[in-house]
Amino acid sequence: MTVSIAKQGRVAVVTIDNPPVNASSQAVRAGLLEAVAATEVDPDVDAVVLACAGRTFVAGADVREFDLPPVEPHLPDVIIAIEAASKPWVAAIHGTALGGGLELALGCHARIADAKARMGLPEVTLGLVPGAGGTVRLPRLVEAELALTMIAGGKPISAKAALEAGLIDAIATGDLLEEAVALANTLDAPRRTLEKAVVGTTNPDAFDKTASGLRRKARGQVSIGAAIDAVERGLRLPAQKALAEGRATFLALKSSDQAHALRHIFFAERATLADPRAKQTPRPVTRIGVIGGGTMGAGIASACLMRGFHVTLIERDDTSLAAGTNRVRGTLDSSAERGLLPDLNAVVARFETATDYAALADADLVIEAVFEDLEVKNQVFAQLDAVTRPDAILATNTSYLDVNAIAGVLTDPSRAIGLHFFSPAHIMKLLEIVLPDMVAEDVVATAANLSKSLGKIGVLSGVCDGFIGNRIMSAYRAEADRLLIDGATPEQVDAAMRDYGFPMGVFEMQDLAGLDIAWAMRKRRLAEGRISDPYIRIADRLCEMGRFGQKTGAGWYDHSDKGVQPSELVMSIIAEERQMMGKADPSFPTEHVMPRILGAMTREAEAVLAEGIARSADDIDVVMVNGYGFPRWKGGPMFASRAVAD
Ligand code: 3H9
Repeated sequence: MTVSIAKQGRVAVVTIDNPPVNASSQAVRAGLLEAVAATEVDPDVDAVVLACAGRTFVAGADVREFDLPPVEPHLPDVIIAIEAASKPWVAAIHGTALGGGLELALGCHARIADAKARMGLPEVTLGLVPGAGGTVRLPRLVEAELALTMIAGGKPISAKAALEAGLIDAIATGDLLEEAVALANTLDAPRRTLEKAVVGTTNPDAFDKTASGLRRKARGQVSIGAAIDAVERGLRLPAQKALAEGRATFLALKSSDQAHALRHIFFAERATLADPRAKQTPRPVTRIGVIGGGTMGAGIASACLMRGFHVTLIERDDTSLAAGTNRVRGTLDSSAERGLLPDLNAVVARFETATDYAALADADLVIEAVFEDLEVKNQVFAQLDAVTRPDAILATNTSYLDVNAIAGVLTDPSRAIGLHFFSPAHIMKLLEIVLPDMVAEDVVATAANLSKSLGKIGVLSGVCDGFIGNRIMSAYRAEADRLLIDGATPEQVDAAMRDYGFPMGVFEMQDLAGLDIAWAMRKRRLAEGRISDPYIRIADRLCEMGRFGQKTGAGWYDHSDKGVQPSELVMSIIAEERQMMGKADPSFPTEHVMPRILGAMTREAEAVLAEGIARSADDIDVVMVNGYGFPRWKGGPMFASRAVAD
C-alpha cells in the first residue's frame, strides 16, 4: 500500500511508502485524500500523524511526472484537504522534507522532526517556485528573510534551525513516531497555517539586501527572480490570492526551457555511475594516503577527513609537510567555524602526517597530488609500488597526463586509477574517475563508492589528454585565442561568456587558476609534435614574461589593489600576433563570440563521445556544468546544442 493507516490509541498514523524518496506521486496524493476522508469519518480517531516509511519524509513532487500531463488529485488540493480537516494532523519528519514534502508538512497542524532531519524548498534548483503553497505558508511560520533564503536560495535547513525559526514545533529526543503520536494527543483542534498572519520582518533592509544578492547571483536563472517575487506576493497579498498566483507561476515555469534543462541535469547527475563496472563489490576503504600537501593535495586530504576517512598526508620534507598540514588545518578550522564540522577534534584525530612513504603500509587507497610531470608521478608510483599492500588502490590526480603510462610503472597495473579532483577539492562536486586500460572492475567500483562517500558526482572517463573536461576546455580555450586573432578582446570574450551564464569568462578563469599548468602542457604537446597549425603564441608570450595570472599580479589582465584592469601590454601583444598572422582587424561582432565558443565546445565533446572517452552525452553535460561553470539552467553543452537544433 502506498498510503496506509494504522491506529495507536485514538491517533491514526498515516504512512506513505513510495520508495526511493517517498515523492508525492499520483498514488500518494490519491492515498492521502482517501486517508483524510477515512480519518474524518472515523469516530475512533481524534488526531492524525503523517509519517513516511523508508529513508526519508516526502522529498518532493515526483519530478518524473513533470514531463507528463498532470493527473488529479493535485498536490495543492491534497494539502488544502489536510489543512481543512477537523482533526489535527501532525507531520513526523525524518530524512528530508523537501519541496512538495515540506509543503505537505506546512499544511499539517503541527510538525515534529528527528534531530538529523533537514527541511527545504529547493524548487528553484529545478527551475521552479514552490507550487503547493510553500511561498504562502512558510512566511506564516518563519521570518520573511528566512522564508526568502529558503525559497529563492533553495538551501535546506537543519531541524535545530527549523525549531529555532518556528517552522517545527519539536525535535524528537527518542522515537519519532511515538513522540509524534504524543504531540498529536495534546492537540485539541487544528492550527491552520494559512489562517495565521505573516510573521514579517524586523529588518526590511536585510530582506531587501538578501533579495538583491540573490537576484545578482541568478545570472539569468529565471526561477530565482520568480521565487523572490512569489515570496513578496506571499507576504503582501491575501492568502488565497497569493496561493493562486504562486500556483500559476509554478505551472508556467514547469514547462519552461530552463526547467527542462535543470530536470535534465538533475537526472543526468544521478545516472553517471549506472555502469556495470561501478556496480561490482567495492574494496573496503577507511585509510587513505595523500601524497603532496599543495593546494590540491591539502584539499583532497580535507575532503576525505571531513567525510570520515583516516588520512595520512605525505610530503617530501619537514618544511613542506608543515605547510601542507597548515593548509589542511586551515580548511578544517574554517569549515568548523561555519558549522560544517560538528566534531573538529574527532576529525583532527584521524589526521596523520609523515615524510616517509612507509607510513602508507596499511593504506587502502593512496591518491597522489604531486607536481604535474610524468617523470615525477612515475617516481611516486614506483615508491608506492614498493611500500603499499598489493591490494591497495593507487590513484593519480593528474589533470592531463597519460594514466596508462603511470599505471605501467606498477607490478600490478590493475590497481591504478585516475581520480581527477577539481579545486578547491573539499568544495567542488565533480570527480572524474579515469580508467586506464588494465584497471580492475572492483577498483572502478571502489572509486565510484569513494566519490559517493565524499558527496561528489563521479563521472567515468577514458584515458586521453585532458580526459573529458580539460580536453573540451582546451578546445574552447584555443577557440578563444583564435577569437583574439580575429579581432575580439579578452574582455569582450569574457563578458559574452558571463552574459551566457558562466560565472566568469575563459580568460578571467585562466587568470584565477594560473596560466602556468596549461603552458607546461602546451610545451609538452609541442615537443611531442601534437599541436596543430596555426599555433597562437599569445598565452606563451604572457607566460614567458611571468604573467601567470592573479598570483603574479598579471596575466590576461592586470591585478592590483585597485582591482582587475585590461592590460595595454596584453593588447599590444595581441595586436602584434594578429599582424604576424596576417589579420589586422581590431574588432569582432560580440554576437558571434558565443556561437564560436559553443561550437568549439560541442565539436570536441562529440569527438570525446565518439572515441568512447565519455560514456554518454549526459556525462559530458554533468562534467561541464559541475567543473567548468557551464550554466546549469542551460543543461550542459550537449543538451543546449540539441535544444538549439530542435
Ligand atoms: C516540487 O516538490 C514541486 C512542488 O513545490 C510543487 C508540486 C505541485 N522525484 O538523489 P538520490 C530519485 S519539486 C523523482 O541519489 P540521495 C533519484 O532520481 C521537487 N525521483 O538520493 C534517484 O533515482 P535512481 C523538490 C526522485 O539519498 C533516487 O530517487 N524536491 C526525486 O543522495 C535517489 O536519489 C527536490 O528537488 C523526486 N523528487 O538524496 C528534492 N528525488 O535511484 C530532490 C530523488 O533511479 N531530491 N529521486 O537514480 C534530492 O534532493 C535527493 O534525491 C534527496 C536524497 C536529498 C531526497
